Amino acid sequence: MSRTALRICPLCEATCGLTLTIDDGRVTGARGDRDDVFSKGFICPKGAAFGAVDADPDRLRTPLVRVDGELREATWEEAFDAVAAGIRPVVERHGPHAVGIVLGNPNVHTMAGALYPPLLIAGLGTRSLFTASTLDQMPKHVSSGLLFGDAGLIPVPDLDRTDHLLLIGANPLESNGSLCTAPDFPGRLKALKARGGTLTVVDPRRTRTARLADRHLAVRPGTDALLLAAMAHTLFDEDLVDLGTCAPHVDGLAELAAALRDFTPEAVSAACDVDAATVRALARELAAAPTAAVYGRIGSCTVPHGTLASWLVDILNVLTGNLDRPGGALFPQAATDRTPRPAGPGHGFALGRWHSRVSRHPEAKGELPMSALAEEIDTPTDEGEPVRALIAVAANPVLSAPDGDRLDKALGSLDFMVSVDPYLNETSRHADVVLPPPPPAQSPHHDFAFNTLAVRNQVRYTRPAVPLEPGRMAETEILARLVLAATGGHGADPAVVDALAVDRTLGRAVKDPHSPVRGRDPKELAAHLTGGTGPERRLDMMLRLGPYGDGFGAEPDGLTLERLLAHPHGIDLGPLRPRLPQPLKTRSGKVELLPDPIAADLPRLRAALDERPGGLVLVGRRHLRSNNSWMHNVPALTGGSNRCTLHLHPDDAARLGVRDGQPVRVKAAGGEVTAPAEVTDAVRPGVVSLPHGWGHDRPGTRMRHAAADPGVNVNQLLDGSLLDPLSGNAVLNGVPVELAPLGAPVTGTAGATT
Ligand SMILES: Nc1nc2c(c(=O)[nH]1)N[C@H]1C(S)=C(S)[C@@H](COP(=O)(O)OP(=O)(O)OC[C@H]3O[C@@H](n4cnc5c(=O)[nH]c(N)nc54)[C@H](O)[C@@H]3O)O[C@H]1N2
Ligand SMILES: Nc1nc2c(c(=O)[nH]1)N[C@H]1C(S)=C(S)[C@@H](COP(=O)(O)OP(=O)(O)OC[C@H]3O[C@@H](n4cnc5c(=O)[nH]c(N)nc54)[C@H](O)[C@@H]3O)O[C@H]1N2
Ligand code: SF4
Ligand SMILES: [Mo]
Repeated sequence: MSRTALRICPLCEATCGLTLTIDDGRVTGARGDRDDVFSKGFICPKGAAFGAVDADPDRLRTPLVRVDGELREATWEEAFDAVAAGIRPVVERHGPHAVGIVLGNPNVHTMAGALYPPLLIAGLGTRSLFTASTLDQMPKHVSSGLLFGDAGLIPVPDLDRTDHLLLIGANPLESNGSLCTAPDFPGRLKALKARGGTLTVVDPRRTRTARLADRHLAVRPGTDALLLAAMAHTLFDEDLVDLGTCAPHVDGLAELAAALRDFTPEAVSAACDVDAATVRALARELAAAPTAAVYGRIGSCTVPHGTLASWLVDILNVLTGNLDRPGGALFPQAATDRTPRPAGPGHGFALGRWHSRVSRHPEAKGELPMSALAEEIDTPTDEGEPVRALIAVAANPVLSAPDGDRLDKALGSLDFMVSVDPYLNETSRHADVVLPPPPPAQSPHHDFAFNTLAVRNQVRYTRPAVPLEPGRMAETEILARLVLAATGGHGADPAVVDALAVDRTLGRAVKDPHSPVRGRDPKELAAHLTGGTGPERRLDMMLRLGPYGDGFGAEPDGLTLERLLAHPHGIDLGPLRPRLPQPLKTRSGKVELLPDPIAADLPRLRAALDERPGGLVLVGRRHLRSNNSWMHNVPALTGGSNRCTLHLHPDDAARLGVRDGQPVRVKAAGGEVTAPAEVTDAVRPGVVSLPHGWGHDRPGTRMRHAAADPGVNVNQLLDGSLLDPLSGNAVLNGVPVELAPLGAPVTGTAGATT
């Protein structure tokens, strides 16, 4: 029998509503849900392949436990027994920091990943926390923490109303957007142009997004912070600063102007390879637009000055009066945000409260750099314990993080490792226990993370589209049991984990003078919660305590889970609205324009004014039909232009004697890989590009389709030593490389002949 079911797509940050066709419990089709309040029917090729992603025959069906060196199918009970037996002795003998936690990207795409890892981290008390954030957006968290006092408070470009969008190092036509949740990002860009707005794209590659732009600037990789600093300089220099409604809420304007004095358009021009007149024009256009938004993504974060570039993105929004105004960059207000408190000074944001053991990297947001994971395992020091046991949830750092070969060896040396992962892949093959979550059609979905980054306030929830297959365990239950097994509660009812979370949250809420439930009895409140499962009751609690909530009766028309379930296509909560100063949590209660750690990092940027990299540099790229390291196993999404090739400019190809299709050796500090050349003028001269997430040729994995066309691991070129010092974010773009056609000597010096 055929039926349909709704499912929010978890495959990228756009969070489109899908209508799935289900035949005999299997997803046989997916189309965009035209009634979805946010995505209105949009779907991309990945969403359309939801059924194939869901039904991939290589997905693990049962837990695996290592016996006599080999991973064997096991029962859930055996698997959790093995987890408890593997982790507890390490904690007891070596302390909690000897247990590392690695959280990968898909955690922000599951309810389980939002609700349980915080309990795991707190329950274990480990400081050895590594996540995909330090391969991605940590610079943005740090700049938001410093500017606004809250690392989670990230302004989002008001795509649907802005008159001018300046995109830095982002390619939403392939990625569908990031730190800016917008179903049909491409359509929204076209609508911007159709209403007379302008789009400027800064990217060393002429991407599909760049081809839509009114102006495309092929900047030299890694130099955006200089470019943006010179734009800010120009705004001061030409008296174009107009803070607008932000004026009463900012602090440090004069100090900021002084700090940027050296960054003139002329001074940055050679390093950025952008002429001074263009820098000035960019600044003037931004100031002259009725409304404008500056937005930076991967290309602005995964570079040596990632935090400074991220900070400057918002500095430009502030200086042009565009922060917190419609058409500019605003702070979303999600339905599960905490009850807003009145404006006033907060605790501020601290960096470096502790340091990594080996290279003494400062923590940021409670995390250590993913680039340091291998050394934290394989390098003993006089002080502190190496990581001896690892809990990896939805993470594939062997392919995603620098120097996969070293990490591969390090993982193999651990006393114990558990992976929560649907696949036996480059990372999970090292685990002693693999706990496979069910395919996405069998999981409920709510976007805790992405609703705080969405271009429109809205709330949606979808229950599992098909029931759990026999033998499957919900990922929420897997993680609840993992929390128990790792923290000494092995064998207890996993429902106690949710009950504990509810007790804690309600216990705090009733003591909060600004909460709608202040003074009430937490037990009485808990008894009001609805929902069929622990995670649903937690969602109900968060909705009811949140900014649109019913406050457990205080606002009878407010949101509850029941009300949300009555709106299967979601509830629209309106366009983004100005919120300042309420969400600020800096010590001053203002937007602190020149925080000390930023000021202290500016000399490093000043030194970059004189850098003139002569050789080739590497940047990444994404493909619409791919997603990081785990979607190369779906035949419907592979092939065609979705290949692991080395893009290089015809001039560089000619100079190096490389022909299209020829294998090329690429060499850098961390190692060497060989990939076929794809000669294209879509990259600027001096820049080559390889996508990440490839290299599926390691033994002991079970991803048969991916292994047939494995590609190479670009991150093998990195040795993990290049970081943005403030955030600990890996430098993945603008990395110096040398290359040569196979069989020829390797060289990377521009202008050299071979
Ligand atoms: N050179 C280079 N490297 C990069 C990047 C780059 O641009 N260039 N990008 C970086 C970025 S932005 C990121 S976010 C990281 C991503 O890095 P990772 O998070 O390590 O990688 P992913 O491939 O997203 O997926 C991680 C794992 O999640 C598993 N998984 C998929 N779905 C689920 C699920 O529902 N539940 C569970 N438990 N597991 C699931 C997959 O099988 C996979 O093993 O890579 C980074 N690495
Ligand atoms: N199809 C698909 N969608 C995805 C993903 C995927 O793997 N595939 N991954 C998801 C994830 S985890 C994330 S974080 C997002 C990322 O979302 P985006 O940031 O939009 O994705 P990218 O395609 O990596 O775009 C980064 C761009 O920066 C450019 N760039 C590189 N170096 C520099 C530089 O120094 N300066 C400037 N100005 N530009 C530079 C690159 O050429 C590239 O075009 O995408 C998400 N969506
Ligand atoms: S754009 Fe993203 S969320 Fe929408 S269908 Fe495609 S993969 Fe799914
Ligand atoms: Mo990411």
